Amino acid sequence: AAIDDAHRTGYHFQPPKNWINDPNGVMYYKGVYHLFYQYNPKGAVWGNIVWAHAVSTDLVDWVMLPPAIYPTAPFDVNGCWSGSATVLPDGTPVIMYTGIDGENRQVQNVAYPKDLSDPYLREWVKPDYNPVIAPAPGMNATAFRDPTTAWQGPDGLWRLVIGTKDNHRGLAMLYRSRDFKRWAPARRALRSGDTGMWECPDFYPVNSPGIGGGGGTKHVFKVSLDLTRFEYYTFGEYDNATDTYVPDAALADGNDGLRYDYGNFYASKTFLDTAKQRRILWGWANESDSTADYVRKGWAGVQAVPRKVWLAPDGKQLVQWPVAEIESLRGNHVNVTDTLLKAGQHFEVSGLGSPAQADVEASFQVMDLDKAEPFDPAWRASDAQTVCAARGAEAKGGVGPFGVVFKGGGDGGKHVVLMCNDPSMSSHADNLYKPTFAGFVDVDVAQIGGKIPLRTLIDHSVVESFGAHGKTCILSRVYPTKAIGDKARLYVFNNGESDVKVTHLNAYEMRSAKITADVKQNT
Ligand code: DQQ
Repeated sequence: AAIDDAHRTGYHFQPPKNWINDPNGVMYYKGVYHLFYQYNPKGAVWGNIVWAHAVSTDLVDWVMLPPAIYPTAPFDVNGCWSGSATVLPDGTPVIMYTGIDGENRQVQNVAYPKDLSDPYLREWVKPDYNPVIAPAPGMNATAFRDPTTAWQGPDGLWRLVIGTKDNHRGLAMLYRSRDFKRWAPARRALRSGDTGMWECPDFYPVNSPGIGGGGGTKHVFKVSLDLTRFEYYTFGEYDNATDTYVPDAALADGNDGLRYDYGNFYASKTFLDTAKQRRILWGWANESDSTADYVRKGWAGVQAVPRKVWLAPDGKQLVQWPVAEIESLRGNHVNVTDTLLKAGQHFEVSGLGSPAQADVEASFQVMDLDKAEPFDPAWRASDAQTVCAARGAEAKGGVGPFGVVFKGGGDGGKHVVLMCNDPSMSSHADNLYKPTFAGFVDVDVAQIGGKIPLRTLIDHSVVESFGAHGKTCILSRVYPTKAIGDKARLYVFNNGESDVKVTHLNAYEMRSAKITADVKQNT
């Protein structure tokens, strides 16, 4: 079945056409948010990579600018790959990105704005002294990329981290500089792990309001694993005098950390929004259809909605929530309260013009926790996705465009909540990658009266869900062939064996964000 423009998003960031991947150099500068991203100006498949550029004053509506960074010099002639921006204390932003040089080596280059009085910072200048960091002899020159935003240590030196690998060992290499021009490698990597190439590292402080009452600071370290295409984070203590990062024991215990998102979300990057003193996370979601589909559609890839990220008060994980600004797109509204859903029942949420662009906030109450299935402790060790896929097969005729099934189980008295997202119920086109995405949700359901809150952003081919106020997030891509536009329907269902009450549900139709071309370009 054909996939057409009906699957383009209304409020998830997408350029008018072509391939996009990683968000790059995200920053807030003098009243304007900048989003750069990996982009192929020539087509809908990965290649010819440049930094496309868009600006916004509210993270909702975007002005599309011409590419900011594109191959011009021997140090980036074969591509301008991912990187980050740092706003220097004097207010000058500097971009550090990976250039693919004439010998296909990955080197790190800097770029500065050409005209600081242009609020959109349209043009960027790459000094002749680039590259500023080249792979040392003996290093893997085709796996040395994605510099982070830099931070300043107590000695005044700037530090940043670059992803690389040594055989199968992923490494986050630390470099130091006084002037952003001459960089020296630290003797020790900031962190390493036996998980293949580490792409797009990120390292940043978060506040922990719950710890010690007064609030302290933890540092988050995240990598994107090239091998599995999953991202993992840990957080812990960072000593900025010795540049040692020690993840909290509970997180470092034998596994690779936690995931921002248990679905389709990769190469993410955060920035500090100095306007609102919050940290914002951007991540890329690729398509789940085929390369042939990308070409026929003429586009591929979206950015997830910008998410505010902070440390949960219990200090056990990060929490994410869509930035409040997107609520300005809410329109038509439908409200449901205290509706019982018996086992196997579903009901339609009608009254929205079209739920193909919607924001749905709901709270489900499990009426009989005793009926929760016994939890097999082995599931904890295996991944949630495997458990959900197995359970999902039991689902009796689910309905789209979104569906989430919660299964509880007695695990030493405590219930375990599993959040699943099963796109097979929403996508009917052939040749799609339709994994059942899943993650455990760290809540004690019994303690919160059996209530499980869920928010889902639906945007044509994107279903982005936030369970338990942002503790577990799943973005998935869907390609309905029947439930398009006005024909889209929204259902709430209960495929479990115990009754579930929808204590409240607020569904809003979402307007489209305004995407406009750069005015200067048109004149
Ligand atoms: N995408 C970029 C790389 C990065 C990868 C190339 C992650 O810099 O490692 O487009 O998606």
